[in-house]
Amino acid sequence: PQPIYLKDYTPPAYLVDDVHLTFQLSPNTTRVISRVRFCKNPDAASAEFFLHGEDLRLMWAKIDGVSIAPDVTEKGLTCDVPANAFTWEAEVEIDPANNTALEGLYMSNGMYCTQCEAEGFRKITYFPDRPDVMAVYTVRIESDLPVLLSNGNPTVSGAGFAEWHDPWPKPSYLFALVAGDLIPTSDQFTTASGKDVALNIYARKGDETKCAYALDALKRSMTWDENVYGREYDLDIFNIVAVDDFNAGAMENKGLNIFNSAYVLASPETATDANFESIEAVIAHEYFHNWTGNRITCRDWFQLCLKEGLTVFRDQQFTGDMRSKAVKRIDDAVALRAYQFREDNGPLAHPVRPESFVEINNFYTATVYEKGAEVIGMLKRLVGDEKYAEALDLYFTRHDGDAATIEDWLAVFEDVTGRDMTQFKRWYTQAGTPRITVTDSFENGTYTLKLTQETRPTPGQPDKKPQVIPVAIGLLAPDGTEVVPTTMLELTEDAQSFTFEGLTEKPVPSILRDFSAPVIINHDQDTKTRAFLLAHDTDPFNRWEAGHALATEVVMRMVTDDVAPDPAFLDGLAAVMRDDNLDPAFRARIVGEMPRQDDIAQRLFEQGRTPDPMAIYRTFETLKVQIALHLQDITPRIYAAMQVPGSYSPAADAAGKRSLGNIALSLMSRLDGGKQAAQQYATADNMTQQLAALSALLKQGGGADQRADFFQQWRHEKLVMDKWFAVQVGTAAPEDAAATVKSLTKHPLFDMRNPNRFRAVLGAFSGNAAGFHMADGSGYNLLADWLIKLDPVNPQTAARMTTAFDSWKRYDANRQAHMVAALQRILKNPEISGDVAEMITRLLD
Ligand code: HT7
Ligand code: ZN
Repeated sequence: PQPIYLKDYTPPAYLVDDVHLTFQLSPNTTRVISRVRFCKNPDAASAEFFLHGEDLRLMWAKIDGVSIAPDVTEKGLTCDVPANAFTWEAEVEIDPANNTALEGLYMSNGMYCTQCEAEGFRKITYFPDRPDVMAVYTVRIESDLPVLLSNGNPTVSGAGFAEWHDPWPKPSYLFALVAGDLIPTSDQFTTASGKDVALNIYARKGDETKCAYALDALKRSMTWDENVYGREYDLDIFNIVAVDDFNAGAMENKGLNIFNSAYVLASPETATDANFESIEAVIAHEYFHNWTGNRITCRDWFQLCLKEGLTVFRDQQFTGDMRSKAVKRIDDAVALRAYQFREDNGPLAHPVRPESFVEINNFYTATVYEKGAEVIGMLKRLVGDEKYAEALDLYFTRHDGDAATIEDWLAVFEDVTGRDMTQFKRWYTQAGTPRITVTDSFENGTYTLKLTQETRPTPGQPDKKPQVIPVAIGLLAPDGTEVVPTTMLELTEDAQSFTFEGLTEKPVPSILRDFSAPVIINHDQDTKTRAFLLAHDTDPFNRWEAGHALATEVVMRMVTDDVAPDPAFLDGLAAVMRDDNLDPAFRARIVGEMPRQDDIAQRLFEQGRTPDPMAIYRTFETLKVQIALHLQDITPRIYAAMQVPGSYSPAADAAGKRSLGNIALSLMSRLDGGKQAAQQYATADNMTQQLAALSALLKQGGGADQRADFFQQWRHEKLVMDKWFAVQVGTAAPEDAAATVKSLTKHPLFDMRNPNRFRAVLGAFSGNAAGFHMADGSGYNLLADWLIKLDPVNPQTAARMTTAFDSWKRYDANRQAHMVAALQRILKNPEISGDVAEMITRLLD
């Protein structure tokens, strides 16, 4: 397939006024009858009538009531149409039960559900399946199943049918239908203007006991969006459905959000603190899309970041408000560096707004989502909170009901602030992570900070231009007092100097406070300065950052010079661990958040060395034992102090204590042979404690009884079984990882058609860096074998998991050859999907 280009965008030839759909549901032979009012788009040059359609059996078609025989291809159909307005009618047959790709209408555990973003609606009926064609939908569902749902408000229903009407014009990707034997958990919300909204979360029987937390998160999201962005909900009903088989996290279909059950269902016994937090975030994210995505949608898929970047930014703000802002910022920066920086550094690098694609599903990436969110955060920093709020108000009024572009978005900021956004727009068009080098000097009471920026070439973009980078800084006196509070510097040139006058001694700079831009800072600071910042920085992010930089430096020296960990680092950790004035969650991030093995590999590569994944793994193992020994007098006290009495609460403070307690447990397990972990496993009354204990035991090579016990206890709970599969692969010693995967994929509960289960095993495998990168290539071959098997079943999930190979260029010739051979083997598969083919081609480029 040929790529499509942003520059080739043309408006749709025909627009749609309204759509009537009737679904006669049947597992293998569902009939979809459509009636669509089209009119010629006066803004379009072309008059060609083309409807997308894939894997459909056309039974008949009519225009204005007259039967026609369209020209049908694998991708859609064309036919002659009247000059202006006309009615298109058609009936197609589809096979939801055999739809394992989970795109379009498919079946999951006996229920029907849909996933239409990005281009799944064309697998349901013939239609102009593009986001700039927005229409009002009326839907009739005929089925004997008790719950029949679609978008909008319910109208009439009776024995074997239900009808829905969505008054808000929407693109086809937001269409949804669900039919099944489902149980609702219900509540009600009254909007600020007094409108009553019925809230329901639907789940399979037995799972209805696990919906309360998601429902509460939904109500909090609705209140937050009213308070912070002035956005109210706009239908009489808001439904959420939990589905076990789902390619992504969730989907924001208008009034009918469909969720991967992993992001809805939670009870203290079955879900970890991390699960509760991500449920809260994903519920909020999908709800916030109602305004940023649904009321204002994207003109075309190149503008995906318009809705995703902004909605991620909003959900990050929400989590910061619900929990700890500092901890959330650390978590977001960690995730950005792990996934987005890695993407920017490799063959898959692309701008936040890509310029071309073959398969849009391959662009639901960390760059579009997470870097897209960082770009919004930078805009807010640059224009200030007040102007940001004004700009957002203008965006909502000016573009409500539109399919908009990044140009529209930036124009709002230009109009509100009078600021020229031309240079800022490079954040959307230029791929790659800017690197800022910091040097400084001090003379006659004046401190000068010199910043230079550079972005390395990325595929298709050899030359980079300077970007507008908000660099938040603060200055500390050598005694730890802050002499210049947080100040925003705007770096716009390749190199710029900033001066600070009236200082008595050379200060210690704290650079990029609160991670004010998604950039890499090169700043030669010695161990002493980092330890100083870890102890004194007033900016919590940079305090954590100093600890993280110290840890990275220590690991790097251990790998390259084979030295013992620096005692200054170990003392710093002890001081943080002991500091009861610090939030436990924050302490947990500093003590437990080691640099990733992958990050160390990248750093070595950038220094011109060849990373050895096994050596890196062993270094971490040594370091963790050293930390455990150094902290052995403190950890039992911390462990005891972090036990939360009373019944389980998923709230941030209790979760923070458990997080620090479990870090203490994993350190203690390195020295006590798993005694404390076994004890915790035996007494745990919640999944956070139970899983942490099992993980600590398995990591020490023990835990066989607990592993079996865990299986017996939870074998009927799919989401808990995913944890059981994943923890075994994640904790396996590198030389055992492939064997563990092989044995687990033979387990009766392994089902590759379920994306959660597949990811639990094969996703965890690529996360076991040393196991995946075994020098004999066995890890690469194992993953390649499974991706070849998965591709014909579920190309989207297979394509996403090819990213495990994206760092192949950093390794030795032997590993590179094994990885390239594995990728070529996937590419040569005659049954390869377009999704996977595009990914492998880009990876090998
Ligand atoms: N907007 C949704 C994207 C999504 C998706 C994309 C491709 C394939 C399957 C998918 N399921 C959901 C999710 C979101 O960002 O909110
Ligand atoms: Zn989203």
